This record gives sequence, C-alpha cells and structure tokens, in this order.
Amino acid sequence: MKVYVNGKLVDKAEARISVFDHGLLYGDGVFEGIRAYNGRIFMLERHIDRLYASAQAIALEIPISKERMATDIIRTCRANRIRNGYIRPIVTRGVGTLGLNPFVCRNPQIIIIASKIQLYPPELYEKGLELVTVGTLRNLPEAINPRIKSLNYLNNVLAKIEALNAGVMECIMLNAQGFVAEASGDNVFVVKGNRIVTPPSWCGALEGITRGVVMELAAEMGYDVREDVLTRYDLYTADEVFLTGTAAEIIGVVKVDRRAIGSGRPGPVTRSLMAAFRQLVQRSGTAI
Ligand code: PXG
Repeated sequence: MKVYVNGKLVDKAEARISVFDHGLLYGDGVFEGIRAYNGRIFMLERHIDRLYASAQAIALEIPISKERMATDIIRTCRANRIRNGYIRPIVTRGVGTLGLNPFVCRNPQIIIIASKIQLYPPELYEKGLELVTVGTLRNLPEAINPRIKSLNYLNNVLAKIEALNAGVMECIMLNAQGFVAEASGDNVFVVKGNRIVTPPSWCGALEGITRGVVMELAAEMGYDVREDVLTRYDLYTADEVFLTGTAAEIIGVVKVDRRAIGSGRPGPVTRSLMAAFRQLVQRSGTAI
C-alpha cells in the first residue's frame, strides 16, 4: 500500500508523522471519509468542501488548493489501484511544542490513505440494526460545533464503548437538552407516514454528505423531508428509523432501547432509499 504524505506517495511502513504533531497530541486536525464505487469517487467535491470548511473553522490553513487536493486524492487511489474503497484525507496541525498553542505549528501535515472499507456484514442490511441510546451526551454545539469533522472523536468513541458494552454495534447520542443528535458515526432519520425527519446540526449532528444526498433523493421521490428536533419518543414510535453515513451507506434500524420499530424489519421507505442510493453511487462521481 502507498500512502500519501505531504505530496509524496510512500510505502505504508515509511508513512510517518512526528510524535510532536498536534494531531496526535491534541486531536488538533480535520479529516474526511470518502467512498469510491466502480472507479468513481462519490461526492468528492462535497467532501473536499467540508474538509476545507472544517479546517477554516479551526483556523487551520491547508497548504494546498482544493483542486490539488482532488488530484492528489485521485493520484493516491490510482497508486493503490482502488476502484471500490475508502479514502481518508487527514490534515493535522503539524509539529509543535508540548503546549496547546496551535500557532507555533508551522507545517500542517497532509495524509491520504486509500484502502478497502470494512462494511457491516451484508445480512445486517437485510435484518436491520439494533441500537441503544447512551448516557454520553453529544458535545455542546457551542463547545465543539458538530459541523466540524475534527480528529477529536473521543465524545463519539465514549458513546461507541457504551453501545458495545450493551451488546449492540451502534447507538443514538442525545444532546444536553435530551434531543436526538446522531449515532456515534452516522446520521439518523425517522420516517412517519410521508414525512422523513433528521435532526438539524444545532442538535449535535454532523452535516453528513450521505445525509444530504438522502434528503435530496427522498425529496425527489416525493417525501416530505425536514430537519427537525427529535426525541426518543419519536424514535420509539416511528414507522421506520435508518442511519446514513459514508461507511454504512443507508442501514435500517429495527430496535431502539428494546422497542421494536415498525414491523421489526427494515421498512419499505428505507428499502426504496437504499435502492435509489445504490443506483446513484454507481452512475455518479469523479473518475479515478
Ligand atoms: N456523524 C458522524 C459523527 C460521523 O463521523 C457521519 C455522521 C456521516 O457523515 P457522512 O458525511 O459520512 O455521510 C459521520 C461520518 C468510520 C467512518 O470509519 C465514519 C464516518 C464516515 C466514514 C467512515 O467509522 N462517519
């Protein structure tokens, strides 16, 4: 495997970052998770836009242009013969001193990994996921804005630990007001009749690229798609619940906190969105 580090493609074993990098010391940096399907990179421009917006929000200047980032991502995919896979661009604050001050870090480090993706087992897409709500609250948006996709994932990791301790693979995180925010690494949607609702970012949700695509697809399919506040009650009493994310794509949820959702199987709306999404990823994207 070849890994891109600051413009160079090096062997995986040679791909190194300093132990004084603030990305490691403080989780000070940003990243993206992007998918390639069938020799095309899905929603590359949106991911790059979000990467640069995340960097801007943390006062981190990415030393290459967006255009260069796009061509370097493609170059990394080619070097690894990736046609279907997962691409992770990372920009760290760079080497600094043993103190928080980010402005002593003069050289942000750019890393691009292009590899295979580990999926949920295929049968889970048929059977659906079981979730629990967890005690770890989503960070206050006023503390760490959830729109920033940063290297600081401890909030999500702590939630994931609770899910795994409860014997399930994903969880629902609530915000400090008790409203539904998102899953530990995916966005959440509720279907009730013709209405499809997902929490707004101010409730603690990352503005997921898959979330955006699914909202567009659902609107085209005639559903009434909204961003709105959701409570646990809305999950428990939904016709359908599903999660979206680059890695997970769209996956049905069949149980939340031991309440069976709808029929207890992934529902028809979820299934039709899954089908529309699968079609879209096959016929769109930036050629590698
Ligand atoms: N919320 C959070 C907190 C995320 O980290 C999403 C929502 C979904 O966003 P996208 O833009 O992917 O639709 C994410 C993204 C992984 C992995 O390795 C996680 C994500 C994406 C890709 C891989 O677990 N999470």
